Amino acid sequence: FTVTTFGESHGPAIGCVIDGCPPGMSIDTEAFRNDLERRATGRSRHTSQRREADEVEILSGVYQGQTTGTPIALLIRNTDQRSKDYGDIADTFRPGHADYTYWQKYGIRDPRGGGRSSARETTMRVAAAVIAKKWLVERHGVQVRGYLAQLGEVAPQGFDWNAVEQNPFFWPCEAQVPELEKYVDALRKSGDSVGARVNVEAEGVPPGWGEPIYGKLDGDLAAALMSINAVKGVEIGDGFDAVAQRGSQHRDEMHMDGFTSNHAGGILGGISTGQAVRASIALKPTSSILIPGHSVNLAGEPVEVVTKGRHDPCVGIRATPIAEAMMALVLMDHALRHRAQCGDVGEMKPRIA
Ligand code: EPS
Repeated sequence: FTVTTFGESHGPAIGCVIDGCPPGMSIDTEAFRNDLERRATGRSRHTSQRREADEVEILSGVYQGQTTGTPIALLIRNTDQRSKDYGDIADTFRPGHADYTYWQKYGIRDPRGGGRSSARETTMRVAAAVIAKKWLVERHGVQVRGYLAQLGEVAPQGFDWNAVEQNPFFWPCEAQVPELEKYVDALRKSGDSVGARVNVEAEGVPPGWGEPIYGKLDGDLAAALMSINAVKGVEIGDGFDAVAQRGSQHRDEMHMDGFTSNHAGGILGGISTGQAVRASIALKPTSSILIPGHSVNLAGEPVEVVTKGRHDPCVGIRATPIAEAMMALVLMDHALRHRAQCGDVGEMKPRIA
């Protein structure tokens, strides 16, 4: 099960091709609406004010509402391009932005917004993962969900999954939402940006998904999560906290009715344990900011850069559905690979609850 995307932020459209989806799964354009809206810009005053319709067209691989097993192509037309906003910096490298590395690699870049490096591209990952999430729930009862686990210096003071979908931050503690609103309003006013942490987990994953050496489940998850724009760190389970732990503390003891803890994040030796699969990502502060910064231009001259236009003061605010999407895509791929190699062998083994 693989997904590739195409398109630029201010080009005519973005899209994806999904290969390897099993046949006979029901899907229609309505199914995409909720997750695309969760990820979209302009959903609150705290994100980029670009307003895209994000209407999915299914071009192939679905016939009479059912997947056919052939490549599924999805297309979303860009309807709110405003690439003229970038006229001032078309010849300039934003410090901290992929502008510079694209130029170094290709010697040419699309200066319309972030072009191919814009988080606009993540729309198609979320769209593709609608299919993966649906398949995981229907076939295996696996639910993938995430939340914003830190916004700049602010950490959650309580935790309730029900709160997460009730506010535009995906924040698990409703009582702190006014504080977050004030924080982001002040941040936007200052012209600066901030980083964030997003946690994502999958419940109901059976033991046995993943591979021991090449194609480890945690290796593939880390690569998939790291491929999201602005991600600078990935942790599985306790992640970097494991550095200061003892073996007696970190190991997840087993009883016939289950594990007593989940420091491993549901993966041992690259293979799922049957516990919740847990990951966490660190997103850097958006590089397109209003605070002037030193850089160089294409002519090799020193310049001062200020990025105007429609930007997110914290990309992490919209990253929860994207992290969920990447985890769902990896899990569906591994579920199919496991079935291809092992059939139902894993399901017949005695397992702890
Ligand atoms: C983004 C910057 C802006 C955002 C964009 C993400 O786009 P651009 O610089 O390409 O004009 O509006 O978000 C979206 C359009 C979207 O749908 O997510 C960035 O720098 O990542």
